[in-house]
Amino acid sequence: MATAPDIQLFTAPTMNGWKPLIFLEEAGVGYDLVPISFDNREQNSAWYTALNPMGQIPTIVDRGNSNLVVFQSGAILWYLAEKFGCFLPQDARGRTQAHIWLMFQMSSIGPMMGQAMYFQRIAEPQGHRDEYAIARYVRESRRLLEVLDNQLAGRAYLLGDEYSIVDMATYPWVRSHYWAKVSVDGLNNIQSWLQVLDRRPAIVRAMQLPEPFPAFFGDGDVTAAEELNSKRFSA
Ligand SMILES: N[C@@H](CCC(=O)N[C@@H](CS)C(=O)NCC(=O)O)C(=O)O
Repeated sequence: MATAPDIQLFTAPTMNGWKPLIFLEEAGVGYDLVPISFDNREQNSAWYTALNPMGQIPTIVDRGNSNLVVFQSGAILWYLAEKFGCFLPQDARGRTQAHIWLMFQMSSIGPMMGQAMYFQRIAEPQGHRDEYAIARYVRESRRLLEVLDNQLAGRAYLLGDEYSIVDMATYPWVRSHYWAKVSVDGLNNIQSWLQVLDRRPAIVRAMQLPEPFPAFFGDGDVTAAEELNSKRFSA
């Protein structure tokens, strides 16, 4: 009888939700994918908040480790990299660099771009345009992308020659700069890095799961996507 794969992943097609999908597709390990429906506010259901008290995706359960629950997408990536022994430098200096740039994504890129998205794609379509908030979050996001562009100067990937969980964490956010209305004009290192990652077959597969959300990249019906997200996430 076939045994269930160790990893059960609860997620949805968003910038944070794609990160563990990218890892699992890249590592080529089996996993069970459980889509979480924002339309039904499944993330706030009792069964789900028992796993993730934030009521947010993604979350994993490792059946191979006494059903250990891990949430926070950066912690999930780190956990998976250690469990499967890949996409994380082995030496202490390299691991410290990985820590730094993963924290940079989790504490800066994600929150700032997330707020730029919220005020322009969720609040504004509902008639709440806040110039001050939009200017702050768009400007701060651009500044962070400039820092990232400098980090990529002379490097193929964010940590150097080796593709790592830091690229996996950062890619879905930077790829969604259209949705945040943050320009990457003139950020040539970022543009080259995006082009390389766009072509990775595992990333192509992951970004279609649990279903595609092309509006984040400026494709498809952007207005319909704004309406959908406004309904899902209005204050
Ligand atoms: N810091 C968390 C953030 C997770 C997060 O913001 N998840 C969003 C989707 S990208 C979510 O579940 N939103 C639904 C909600 O807040 O109700 C992480 O990195 O895992």
